[in-house]
Amino acid sequence: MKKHTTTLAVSMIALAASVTASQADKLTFYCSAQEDWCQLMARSFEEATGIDVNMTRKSSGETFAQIRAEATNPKGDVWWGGTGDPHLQAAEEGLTMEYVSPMRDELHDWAIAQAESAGNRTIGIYSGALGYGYNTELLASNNLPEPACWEDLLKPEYKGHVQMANPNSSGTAYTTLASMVQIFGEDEGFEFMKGLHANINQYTKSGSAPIRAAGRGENTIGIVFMHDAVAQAVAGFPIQVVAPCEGTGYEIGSMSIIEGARNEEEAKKFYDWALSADSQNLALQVNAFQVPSNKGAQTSDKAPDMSMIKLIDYDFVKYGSSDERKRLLQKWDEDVSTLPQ
Ligand code: S7P
Repeated sequence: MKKHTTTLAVSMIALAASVTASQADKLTFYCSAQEDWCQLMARSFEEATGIDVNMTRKSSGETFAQIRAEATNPKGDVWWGGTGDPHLQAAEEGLTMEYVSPMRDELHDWAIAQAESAGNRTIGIYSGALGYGYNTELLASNNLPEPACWEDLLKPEYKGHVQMANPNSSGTAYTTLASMVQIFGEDEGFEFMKGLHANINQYTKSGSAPIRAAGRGENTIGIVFMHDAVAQAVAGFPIQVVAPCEGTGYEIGSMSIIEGARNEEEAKKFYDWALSADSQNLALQVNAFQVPSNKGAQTSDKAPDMSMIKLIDYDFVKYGSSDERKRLLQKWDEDVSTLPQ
């Protein structure tokens, strides 16, 4: 009897240890970059560390909304990728935790500035400029002129030919809205969005969907990050990439650890690993043409050359603040999205 009791106790301890080990060796990873890059990051981190990764890919605004909805019972550990504005909003709302990585010295100043403006609750992992791309064959077959500026997209002949994402779900589209407000001023920026609305054939959920549709010949012009348009051209589709003549906004794609993460140590391991040059170089395997934040990582020679693009001085602090992001989205919902087309 005593022997059985001892055996049972030993088995229970072993079971508890294995449960603890398996609980400790996993990571719930929310990803807002392109799907194939998210998959590659998840599998590569598993291979490098033996930690099991459960990855979910959603657009930036959607992931932000999910993290906020789960705030009292967090399910995610780390949020990697997606535009910086919702990461900054999450930081301000205390949804993400402070962490200063030992890898920080390897990063460009713009990536560190993103962290400093958010009390170290987020950090820059890549950057990329906003623009648009068009399907050259569809443009020609519809006898449409080649657009070169933002204002060109308001021309009546483009009616039904322009696609962008919904700024509530998509970081790309929120960057578009915030960029127009910064380029033209708030009143003119909203007039621009209203004029654009008249030409929009569909607001998609995902930011890069409009240019993927253009690549497939299902849409003519897609407002996206220029690197997403380059990816379609490199894949062999007839896509011309445009850096709009008035100048344009850009993103600092970001990463944050979720406040109350169940697997905080694993989240920190992922965070440090994801800032290394080697893991940032994985982007090259999946035609992700953003500019990496690690100074030692490689930027593809096909990536849009940021130094040749007329970039505005995008105010990340203002447009990533909770009040401003909510205000602009509400104004877009009420004043733009409800207009007839
Ligand atoms: O496709 C890559 C990319 O453009 O997607 C991210 C984007 O925010 C996620 O998609 P949504 O626009 O749907 O939120 C960018 O950070 C990234 O460069």
